[in-house]
Amino acid sequence: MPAPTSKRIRNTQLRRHFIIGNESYVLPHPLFPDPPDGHTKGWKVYVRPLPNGPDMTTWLKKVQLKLHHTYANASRTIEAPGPFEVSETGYGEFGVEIRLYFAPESSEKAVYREHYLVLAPYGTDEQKARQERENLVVSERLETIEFNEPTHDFFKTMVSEDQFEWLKVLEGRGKGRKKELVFHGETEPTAQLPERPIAAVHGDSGTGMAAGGAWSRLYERQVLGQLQQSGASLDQALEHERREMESRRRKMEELGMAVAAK
Ligand code: SLL
Repeated sequence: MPAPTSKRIRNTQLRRHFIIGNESYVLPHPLFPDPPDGHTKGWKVYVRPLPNGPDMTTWLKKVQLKLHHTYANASRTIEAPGPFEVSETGYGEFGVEIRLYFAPESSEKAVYREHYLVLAPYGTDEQKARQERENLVVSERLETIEFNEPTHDFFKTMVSEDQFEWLKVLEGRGKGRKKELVFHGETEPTAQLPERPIAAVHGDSGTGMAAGGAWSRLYERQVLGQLQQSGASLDQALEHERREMESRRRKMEELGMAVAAK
């Protein structure tokens, strides 16, 4: 029998955003020494976390990237902690088949994505000119993964604060002080609800809890306050009904006695 903690949590959904994409360079390029004859481009295809987001390896444990069959060892597997990327050289574009494997406690099957490599400059004339000037073409998209009714064990890891430790650096503060993890950005990321509603783009830590900016501790307190008020007036109404019932019961009793006495 499965452990009770691996039961799924009803009506709950977890969501994570991440990036799938590629970068490409015209050869020769110092990042790709000694390419095979006929190879004109050096490129890298990747699955990456959002810059300020929670640690991807909480949910993503393995990525399999399947390249065009013209490549030796077309199937490349990368285990966590990654980086989940493959660097190669070649001459043509093709669709990379990507399979994402999840943390075992999630009990989720692997999912499939595809990324069509973009090796040539694209966009407006201005954008193309810049890509040529910098010898860098980047093609990325924002991906979303949703976990429906997650298991308790998986949920626990997905709302834990350690997921943001990868954004911190180990520092000793002051003389002889113990080293601790310190965040150097503007707003320290967290899996918790924000104090006040915040803009969706910055607010979505990827847990889905802060997403959209509508939910905050403030709003939570307001909703709780309303619920408490409703609860109190419901109690009052119940008490009133209880008294009414009691007085009706007494009246019936009196009537009964009156009838019996006749
Ligand atoms: C094209 N339909 O012709 C595509 C095929 C093939 C990609 C792209 C070389 C691999 C190797 C390579 O770039 N293959 O020689 O190892 O555009």
